[in-house]
Amino acid sequence: MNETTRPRFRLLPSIRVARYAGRCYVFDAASRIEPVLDIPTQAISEPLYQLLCALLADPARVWDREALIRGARGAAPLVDKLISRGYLEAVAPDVDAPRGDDANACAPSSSPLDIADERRQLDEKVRLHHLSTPRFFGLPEVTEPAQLDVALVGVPVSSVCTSLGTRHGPELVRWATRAAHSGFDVWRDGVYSELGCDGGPPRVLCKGAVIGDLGDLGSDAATVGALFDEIDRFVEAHVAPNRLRPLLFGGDHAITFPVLDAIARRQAGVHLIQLDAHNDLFYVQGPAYGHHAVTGNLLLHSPIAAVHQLGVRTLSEGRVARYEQLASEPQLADRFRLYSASKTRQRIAANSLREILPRGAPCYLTIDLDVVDAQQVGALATTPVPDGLSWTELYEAVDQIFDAVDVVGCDVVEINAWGGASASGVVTLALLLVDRLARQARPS
Ligand SMILES: [Mn+2]
Repeated sequence: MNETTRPRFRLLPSIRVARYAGRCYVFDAASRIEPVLDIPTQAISEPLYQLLCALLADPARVWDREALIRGARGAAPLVDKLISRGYLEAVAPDVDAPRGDDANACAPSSSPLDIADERRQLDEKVRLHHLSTPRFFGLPEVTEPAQLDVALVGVPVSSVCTSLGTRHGPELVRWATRAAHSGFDVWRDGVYSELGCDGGPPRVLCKGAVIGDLGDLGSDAATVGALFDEIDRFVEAHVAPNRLRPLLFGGDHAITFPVLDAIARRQAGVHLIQLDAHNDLFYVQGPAYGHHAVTGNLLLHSPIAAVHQLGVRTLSEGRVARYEQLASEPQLADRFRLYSASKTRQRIAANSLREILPRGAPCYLTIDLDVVDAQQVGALATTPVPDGLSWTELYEAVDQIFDAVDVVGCDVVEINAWGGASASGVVTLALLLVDRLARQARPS
């Protein structure tokens, strides 16, 4: 075979590699721009990682197969693997010019459009790509739970018709976090943020925090009982033995019951800190599995220590019977403490949330997105309510809570994926929660 006909290859420009939590991975750095033409994030062997590192040292270079095999110290199967997966793409014999990262952009061309050639190129490129499931921050499909600081989990379940959009909440957060940040970059470099800056330099969040996407819970559950069982098995298998601090994305608020109940049955004295526009305590008379009854159910049926509600603002409600019932039981009335949105805001501003929280106690934190003011959260929350916290007050509250108590797990619920609202606030919230949970798991 002569020089001009010998097949030659170059690395797809979006290929990147990373070491993460003891393993090597290949992933697609262009997934933000072209999420459909996607290289799934996957674990690779050390030799393949080394070969890709060598190729990435000169990413635009065009290679023939023999030179690649020499570069791989004779390991032809590795080279052929990269070719067969399309990570090394064949180039035309007359191509030599390096190609930048923006090679896929529509460069103006003086030659007439050759539709047949475009179709052939598309066919060649697209058939070698993959359609992958989005994961939080583009994380790998599998990470060893024992190595994780924080486990990210979706619970795409809604309990009532009004919250149906929350069934796609985890998916929305997966796309939004993946579009905003790569988990590998976050782990290696962190994310700088001016959250809470008070004359000092910005903070670097999440640097060195090993996070993993452990998938969804309850997506196939046909009954509430099956959902409870699945969540209980998850807590038994992952959270309890590894002392994992899970960060769950709902789903509507009803999911907090099985999660916290499973944790509280294994760990004594866990408090609930609830950031919410609604108290979810008194709205329902009698037992019900619904997002408006979650706190009442926990108080009555789960061995939690107490409930601390921040940001509540039921302005006038005629159904007082349930409230009077719960308040008339001294052992129950002692266990719920409500702080209105205005008192919560005052304490956030005065940096005094800690004074009303159980200092140092194990706490589960649940954040209903409607704690954020309706104007700011928009249709991203299932039931937006005016006069709530701003996003930045919410972040400030999260910091003060983590400063005061030991957060053993956390959820963000009522993420309405059907509202069409920006999820950027949730991305920031997720980074802040990951950072704080990881630092509690591994104090420096
Ligand atoms: Mn709620």
